[in-house]
Amino acid sequence: MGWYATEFSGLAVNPPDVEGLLAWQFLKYNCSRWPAGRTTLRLRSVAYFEMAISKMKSVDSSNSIETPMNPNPEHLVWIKPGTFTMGSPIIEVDRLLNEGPPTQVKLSQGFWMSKFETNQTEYQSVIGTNPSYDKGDGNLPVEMVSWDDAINYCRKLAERERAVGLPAGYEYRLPTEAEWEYACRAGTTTRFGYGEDSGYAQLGDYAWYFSNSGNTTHPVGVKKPNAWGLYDMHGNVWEWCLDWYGDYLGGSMTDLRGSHAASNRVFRGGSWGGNGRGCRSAFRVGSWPGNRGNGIGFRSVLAPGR
Ligand SMILES: [Ca+2]
Repeated sequence: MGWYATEFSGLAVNPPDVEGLLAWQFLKYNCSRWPAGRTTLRLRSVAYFEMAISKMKSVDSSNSIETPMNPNPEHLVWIKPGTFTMGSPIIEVDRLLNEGPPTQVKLSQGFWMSKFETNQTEYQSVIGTNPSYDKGDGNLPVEMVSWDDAINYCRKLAERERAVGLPAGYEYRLPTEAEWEYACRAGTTTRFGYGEDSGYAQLGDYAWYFSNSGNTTHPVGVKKPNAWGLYDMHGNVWEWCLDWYGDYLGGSMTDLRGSHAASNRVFRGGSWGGNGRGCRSAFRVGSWPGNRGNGIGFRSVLAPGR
């Protein structure tokens, strides 16, 4: 099983898409502030949105194509395009062989990533059920979800958002494995997004894992975020990625995607039940897509469709 490089073939972020996205942001902003007046307000918003778009564009005149306005600043972080080294160097403490050879990956398109693991309130509101093993607080991450469940959630979330103006060129989906590690590292090359921490002395500040979790999940967003504002990238629940699990090939690749010819999907980041080693940025696991466990959840990204 190998890896292949491919260019995303979907819609580029062009000016019409940005306009649509700004309109969606405007509608959402107004609707969320006055949910009782949703319909009326939405109509009113539509009437004014052209004016709002021109206003927002002038605010974001630096480069609204590379860095679109954030449609949901409370929950999403813009992850800009860039290049990073995926996998770990052979000298990394507690490294495993499947983390190499290190592979240079260019991500040609930016995307929005959820700051948080998908929580149980969100999952319930989109799917209608809460399959989680540990319940009691809606802000706990959803678990007991298969890869297919996560995909289904993203699809239904996109349907719901399109009803309130999400442009057709955008989709919710899982991050690719490369996108996940790029976001987890947040510009670092160290074992963790906050530093090397070869003795796991600081990990408890950023992650719920075996040593501090009390053998259960914890509400998302409690520990410190990484430099790009993402919470729980280390620990709490494992996070399903879009890709099949495959071996790294090394070299340089653009928009790396997992192998076609594989049977396992990737999940990343460690969990409440695992050790510090498994929380490292480069640590990777593959599992059959139907696997539902109380240590596995996910977070979504919003990106141009492919
Ligand atoms: Ca996590």
